[in-house]
Amino acid sequence: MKIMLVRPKPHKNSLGLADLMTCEPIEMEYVAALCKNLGHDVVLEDMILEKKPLDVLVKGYAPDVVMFTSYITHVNVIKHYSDLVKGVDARIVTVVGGVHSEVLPDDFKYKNIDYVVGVNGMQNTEILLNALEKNEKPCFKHGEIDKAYRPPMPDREVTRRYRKHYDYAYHVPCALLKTSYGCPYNCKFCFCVQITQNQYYEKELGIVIEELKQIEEPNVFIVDDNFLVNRNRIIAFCKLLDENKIDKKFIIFGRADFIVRNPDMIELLSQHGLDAVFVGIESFKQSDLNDFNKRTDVETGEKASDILYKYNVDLYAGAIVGPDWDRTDFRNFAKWIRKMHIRYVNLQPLVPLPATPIYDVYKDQLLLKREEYEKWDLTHLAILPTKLTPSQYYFEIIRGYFRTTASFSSLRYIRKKCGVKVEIKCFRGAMKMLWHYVKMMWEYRKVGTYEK
Ligand code: B12
Ligand code: SF4
Repeated sequence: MKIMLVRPKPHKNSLGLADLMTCEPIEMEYVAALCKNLGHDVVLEDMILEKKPLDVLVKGYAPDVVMFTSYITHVNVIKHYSDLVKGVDARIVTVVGGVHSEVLPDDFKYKNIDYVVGVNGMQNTEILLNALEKNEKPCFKHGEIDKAYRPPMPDREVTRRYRKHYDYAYHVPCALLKTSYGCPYNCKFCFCVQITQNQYYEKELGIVIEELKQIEEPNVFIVDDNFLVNRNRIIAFCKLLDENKIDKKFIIFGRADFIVRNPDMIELLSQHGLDAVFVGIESFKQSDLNDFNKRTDVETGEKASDILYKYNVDLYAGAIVGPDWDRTDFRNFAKWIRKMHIRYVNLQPLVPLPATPIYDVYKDQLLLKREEYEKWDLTHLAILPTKLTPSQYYFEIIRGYFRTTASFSSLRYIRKKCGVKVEIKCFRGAMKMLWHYVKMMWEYRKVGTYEK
């Protein structure tokens, strides 16, 4: 069969981050490998980079099956895409997979979507394609995640024509790699652990190294929800990098408490190319960390920043701005970030993503409708702030960025580390983000605070 894989372009009302970073669609490279191994012809259309509309591409390739990958912000985009596909030829089978559909498959119930593969998406795709060939009804493997499943190596050839565009913020060019699934913690706002049904499991390091050997890019963004879990695994990983003479720069996600408990692991990783760690420091208020069930404290975040600074590893901070923050909180937060030498912070309002434990806590005070999927982009306010109006709140977020990530000292640092070209790219991306925030300020100009 002829299969077209589609990575959606973010909706015009979402902040898709594409101006700042366009990561390789590694999820679709896995699906491509699976389909090719089953003997099908595959093309991948990355709609973030494609200039032609999807229906034109579908007419050109005439696929039997079109498959989409999904984040929450893509739900309406994918429904629209499925209309376009069926408009070209109603016999084409449309399929949705990907993280959002794995957790909330019903969001994709729609007249022009034929199948949602859901949990165990890779195995179910195999079941589906075999059934379609035999004209039978597929019998999907839903319920519990099959942790024993070994996915094929991602097929990086399918993205060959786009690869030069793939990067991650300051890391240009950049490839993606996944070495483990989930996280042993269970923060209340975290969607990632819903994807793995609150389980953590690892890929064999031998396979990880084989994958790394196929990567040509000098920078590798390891997209594990939490790479810093297991000391022995980190030691073995570094040993294998040496043995295989792999010399790359790595960006990872990790927790502050692991860094503080294991500074020697940061030293070791920094000797093996660790460039930056994305740490969810979330807040400078202990009460926020407790409410999120973060199971760590503010001081630990500060100590982690010292350790990363000592070993010349950048700390990218993820922060969650609480609905009760006022102007003083925003100012104190920025001071706290600067004190820790943090050059990059992602300021995200608290967004109770559907299916997370905090969704139920806030479901009666939501500012966003559930079906306004494109606005669940972790920048739109989903909950009404209690001390500032939404417009004032957005203004404080913008100001927060200028006090931290977009400050002169941060920009100077980026220029020194990555060069003027990267600085200009990031500056342009930041300006587009600024415009997105200004639009949101305007959109919510008439909305008051929760208490009012
Ligand atoms: C890296 C990353 C990004 C990268 C892009 C990565 C990429 N691959 O394109 C960047 C930084 C650009 C990004 C941006 C955003 N992201 Co993001 N991102 C991630 C992260 C950390 C890893 C994703 C990844 O690449 N995983 C590796 C692949 C191999 O795993 P996978 O996606 O699970 O795919 C497997 C299966 O799901 C399945 N599968 C996937 N797709 C399909 C399709 C078919 C047809 C089939 C059969 C199977 C299948 O097969 C794959 C192989 O096993 C996840 C966290 C997570 N745990 O998923 C968040 C995550 C996916 N992002 C999220 C969000 C919200 C966003 C943004 C909307 C907002 C934001 N500010 O972050 C934007 C939107 C970008 C856009 N283009 O529209 C949320 C999604 C929540 C949801 N309910 O949908 C997550 C879960 C994080 C979170 N905060 O909860 N993101
Ligand atoms: S530590 Fe990070 S990945 Fe793990 S549950 Fe908390 S937010 Fe999610």
